[in-house]
Amino acid sequence: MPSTNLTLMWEPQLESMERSELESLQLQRLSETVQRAYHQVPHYRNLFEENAIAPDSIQSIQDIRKLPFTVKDHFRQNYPYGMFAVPMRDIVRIHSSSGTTGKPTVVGYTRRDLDTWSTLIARLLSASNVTADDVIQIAFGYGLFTGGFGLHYGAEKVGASVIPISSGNTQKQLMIMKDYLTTALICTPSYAMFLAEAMEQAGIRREDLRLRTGLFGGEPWTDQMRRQIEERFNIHATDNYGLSEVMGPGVACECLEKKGMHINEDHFYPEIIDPVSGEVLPLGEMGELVLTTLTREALPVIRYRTRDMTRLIPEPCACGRSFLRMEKPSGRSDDMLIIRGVNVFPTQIEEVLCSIEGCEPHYKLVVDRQGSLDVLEVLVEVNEHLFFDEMKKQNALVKRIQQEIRSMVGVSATVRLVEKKTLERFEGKSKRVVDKRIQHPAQG
Ligand code: DLL
Repeated sequence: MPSTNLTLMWEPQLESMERSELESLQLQRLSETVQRAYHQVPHYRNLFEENAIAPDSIQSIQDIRKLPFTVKDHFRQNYPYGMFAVPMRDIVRIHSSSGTTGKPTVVGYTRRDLDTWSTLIARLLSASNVTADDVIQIAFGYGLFTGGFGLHYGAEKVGASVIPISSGNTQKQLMIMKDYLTTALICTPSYAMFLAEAMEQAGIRREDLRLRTGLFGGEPWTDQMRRQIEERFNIHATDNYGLSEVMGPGVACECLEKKGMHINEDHFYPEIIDPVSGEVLPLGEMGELVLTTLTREALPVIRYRTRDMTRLIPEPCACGRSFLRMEKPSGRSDDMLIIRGVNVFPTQIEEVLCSIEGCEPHYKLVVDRQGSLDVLEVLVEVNEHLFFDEMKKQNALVKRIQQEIRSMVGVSATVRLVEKKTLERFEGKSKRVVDKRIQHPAQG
């Protein structure tokens, strides 16, 4: 039996509620959401009518499968405010996500949405045992990105002392971390790695800091990367997940078991689908995560295709939360590289590199096409002594990395060792893939 640790829950009665109770709450909230979307958002009304769906056709939670998906393009087609379900005078905050192509996605929040959001962040912080006794350094960007402001108000809600430093300015981050006695760091995992490296370079020892925990999210990262960050700072590191279209951070978070992220199922209904056929997959199978908001006022979103590949974990968690967990997403289906027919996620390569002594977790993947053949080049930083070491050792390392990538990921790659600190560092989300095939399409 799991030993419920109620002290680490912000809303214990909700976070550990019986599944049957949860399901009836979800059904009630889903029906309300569908009604609101149909009556307030022309996009949904048209979509339902095209598919001959009446808004009162949701009689059981399974009926959600009758509803059409929402995709990012729908936000673009209704840019900027067409997906909102309330008049602008009820919107009190606007965020947006940049994306790499096309118009940004614009998202809005009512006062009640902001209150819900900060409560969900309070749950996330409590799950990592962050309390009013903590000094939290928020190194996510404050601005249109949901990371900074999203985490901020939840951190105030738990009563912690919040340092809204935002992202960037690494030297200042370190000075503040040390002088202001930061105990909890919040940023992307890649920025945490960068900070750890800068700390070592500045001669700051982990014993010089009060840091005891880190809450990282906003991009995919591996357990290997987690261990590196934990070791370098001597902290506990947990993962948290979210996306602007349905809220921002606060959709799902790890507890201290660190075995998957609990989805706040009383506010978001998760499904896993086959990304090609759109069919809902049985619980526990890997596929694309689809989320439906259950309580959003300003922006109800029905069956949003996140493009994130993950699976739901059916087993109960030892922490006592009854909410299902999702595995760390291996990546986005649109970030997945298909190299000579093999599906490759950058995180798989990261896993290999992080497990090899001498490699730094800084890498870049360059995919190109030679004739009709895809080629993958992996650039990886190695620690100094290895770089200046004899050729023989370098060659052996290259060979080992190639072998491991071939056996773990299933593709052959050329590997280039580069000197420490030569690859780009990231203050927000990392960009580790260059796909040159777009400029060099297949011949013949
Ligand atoms: O990244 C919201 C967020 C901010 C989450 C801070 C956590 C912390 P977007 O900019 O809209 O929103 O990007 C959402 O980022 O669909 C995933 O592909 C990816 N992502 C977010 N968190 C994780 C994570 C924010 N923990 C997109 N693991 C999502 C893997 C993540 N991918």
